[in-house]
Amino acid sequence: MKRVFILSAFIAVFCFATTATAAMKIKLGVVTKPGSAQNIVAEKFKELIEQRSKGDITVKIYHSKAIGNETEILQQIQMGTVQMGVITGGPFDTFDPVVRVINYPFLFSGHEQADKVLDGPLGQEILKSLESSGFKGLCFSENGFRNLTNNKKAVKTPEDISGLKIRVMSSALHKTIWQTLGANPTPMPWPIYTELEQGVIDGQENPLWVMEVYKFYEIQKYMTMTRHVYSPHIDVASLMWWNTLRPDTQKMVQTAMYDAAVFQRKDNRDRNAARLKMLREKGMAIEDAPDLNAFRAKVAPLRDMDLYKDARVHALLLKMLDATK
Ligand code: EAX
Repeated sequence: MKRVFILSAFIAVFCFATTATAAMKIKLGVVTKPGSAQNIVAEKFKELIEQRSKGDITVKIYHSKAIGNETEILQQIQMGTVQMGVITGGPFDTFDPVVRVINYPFLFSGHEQADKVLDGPLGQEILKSLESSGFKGLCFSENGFRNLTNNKKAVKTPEDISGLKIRVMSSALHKTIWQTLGANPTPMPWPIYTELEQGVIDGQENPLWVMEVYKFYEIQKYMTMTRHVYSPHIDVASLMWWNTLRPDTQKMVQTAMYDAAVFQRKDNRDRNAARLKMLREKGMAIEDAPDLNAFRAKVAPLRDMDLYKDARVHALLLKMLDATK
């Protein structure tokens, strides 16, 4: 009996020692290229977690579609073959309609309110609810407020959008927003430079950093500061993998990712004024004051559409609209 006890104690100590010091490698996927918003989060997370774990945890970042587009990265995260990702809210739509709550048009008054709500209890509830689709939502970093660009004409009112072929993310919500505004939206995965260049699509919508990093000023003449959707990234882990981690490791990963997100949101915002100036200098015609009231009025019926008919999603939307009034 005593021998068995000593043996099992030995095994327990041995196992603990191995898990405590075993090197852990995290595969992290982003679709965009270095210098992009998602990569800045990923690189900061890598730096922080490698430093704080004293090298026990290492992160390999797969970027520029090395492991597929955002939908494909999410599938691999669900299966646990990729452990983490920094993924734009839009493509989550096909996995869990709950993201339609955070991507609702004209929702947040500004960055301060977005941070308050998304870092607060409601944001946590939305992250928690992603568990039903196999994702451990850790926190939100940002793509940013999205603006419309196109190569056909200056856009100031919703009427100007009529018939424009606009590329949208793989998201029923984004598609419906542009249909409701009178455009002809086509869902397409990232990146889309060639399609814009060849005129397969007339326009697209993204935050300012995208126009800079992907050089859209070369191929898009007009930009309208619509700020129609605040687009967060969901910084996400595979739930299957997450559940195998010890609580102290979970905490370390969670905290490092949150710190990376806070760092990146500030970095992104600090650079927007310079980006706008640069895009003007590069020759883009920028409409600073579109008729946003008219845009808002057009998309107002969205909340009653089928997109939000799921009871869980609808209840969260009502809470969100209340929190951002
Ligand atoms: O960050 O697909 C998109 O429009 C996203 O915003 C893209 O990941 C660029």
